[in-house]
Amino acid sequence: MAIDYQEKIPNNVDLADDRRLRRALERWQPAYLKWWEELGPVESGDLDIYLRTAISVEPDGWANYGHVRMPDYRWGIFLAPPEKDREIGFGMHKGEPVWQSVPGEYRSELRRLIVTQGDTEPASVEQQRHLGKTCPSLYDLRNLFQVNVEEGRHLWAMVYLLHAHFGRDGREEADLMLQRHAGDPDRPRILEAFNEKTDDWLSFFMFTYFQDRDGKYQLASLAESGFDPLSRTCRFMLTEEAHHMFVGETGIARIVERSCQLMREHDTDDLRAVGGIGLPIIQRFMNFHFSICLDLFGQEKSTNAANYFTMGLKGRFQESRIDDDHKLDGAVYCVPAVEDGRIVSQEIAAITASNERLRADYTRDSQRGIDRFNKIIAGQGVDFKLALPHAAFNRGIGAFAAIHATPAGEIIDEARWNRRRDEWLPTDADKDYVNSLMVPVTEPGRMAGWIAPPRRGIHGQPVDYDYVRFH
Ligand code: BYC
Ligand code: FE
Ligand code: FE
Repeated sequence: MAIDYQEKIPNNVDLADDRRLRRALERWQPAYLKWWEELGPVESGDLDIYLRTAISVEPDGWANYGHVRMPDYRWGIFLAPPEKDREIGFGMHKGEPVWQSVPGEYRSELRRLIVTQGDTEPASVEQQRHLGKTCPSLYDLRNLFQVNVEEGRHLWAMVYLLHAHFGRDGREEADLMLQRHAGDPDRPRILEAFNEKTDDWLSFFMFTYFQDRDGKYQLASLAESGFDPLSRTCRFMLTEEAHHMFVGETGIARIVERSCQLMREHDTDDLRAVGGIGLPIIQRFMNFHFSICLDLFGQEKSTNAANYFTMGLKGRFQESRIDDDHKLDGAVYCVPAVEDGRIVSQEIAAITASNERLRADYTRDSQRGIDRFNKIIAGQGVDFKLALPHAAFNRGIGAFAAIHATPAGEIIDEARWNRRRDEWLPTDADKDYVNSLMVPVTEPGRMAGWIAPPRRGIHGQPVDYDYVRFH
């Protein structure tokens, strides 16, 4: 079904036929635009940006590409097409028809999941708002804004669910989405990683590599939901998410490639003198971002997670492809725990371990990109290997929150942690140095000196295309 862009809020949910809902969303829209103006990308209001805009949900042509003035971007509401006779795929309601409205007995759990998901979307826009001022190229500037507008659309997606299915308290939650802010000491975002700063481009690429990947895994689990509107919403969001992770992976790969080139060209490991980002700095940023993202999966053993599964609200990653009863009757799963200062493996009921299982899926997926980065390094003849830190490293949630560990997973005491943490996490000097490299490059096709050009442009355009036009 094509989407009518003449409408105030483009959608494929028949908004025109639902006056109450349309009025509620049209009331929320000005608050959203005001938030975008105040806390969205700085100094972007006057730019024409080559953006993709969702125009349908058909897999073969869902997006339209063209230059758009950012404030005129049309944030729409799109759900993947309904699956005929879809049944709940797991938990105690397995086999029953999916719900088209909120089951009353699970209302608060479902609302909480939607609110937590929704809260991350505007948070990421807030975290990234200053990056446009220091873009390494027009190509990268365009990608930043593409990610930002789509995270804005993901907020719309969750706000639609709240308005359409949760009545008055849904509307209140929708308002609160624009009142909590990343890093606000009084009204912070819900999940900790969404209160961190992202004010340099190395952090941005780490963010889109690691944090958007949490998005992929959480959205995939919610796409399994027995609450069909949530499932359909998340399925369409996942289509957009792939590009966010592409931006992260190719961004890190391009920095790694450039760093290796500089090391060879100047025959040095110390890239400070030549304006590159040393591989040890990249490793420290990686340690930080991966560890805070592991926290996003919650506790290893979680009754919340067990309830979400049993109730049929949140499944496992690719639930239908898993070969078991999808109820987890009597099943067990091994989770890490700390006992007498040692890391041990503990068998618990699988139903309570779904956070840990998703974290394991996520870790495997994260490792694949690291392997590709290491191939680039080896291909350049440089002797260095990037590695994900151990799950026990720098954790704030779960079994490892109470201990300190090295990136290799050795438990250490506080004194040793304090003495050595600067080897493992970005130091103030690292951050100052990386920030010193962040100067804008806005001539089409040119790249900042610390990053290699991309292999190809966006949507068949050349790398030196004018992806962003200034007025
Ligand atoms: N920070 O039972 P537990 C994305 C709380 S990213 C702060 O283990 P649960 C995106 C927890 O709330 C995807 N608090 O929790 C990416 C609980 O509180 P109560 C976002 C935390 O519920 C980039 C307590 O600790 N989507 O889309 O099993 C750009 C006990 O924990 C944290 C979702 O997260 C934390 N990290 O698991 C843009 C999906 N972790 O009950 C966008 C929806 C735990 O004691 N959310 N707590 O008050 C969920 O499924 C779950 O809420 C979580 C937590 C997996 C996050
Ligand atoms: Fe998102
Ligand atoms: Fe994303």
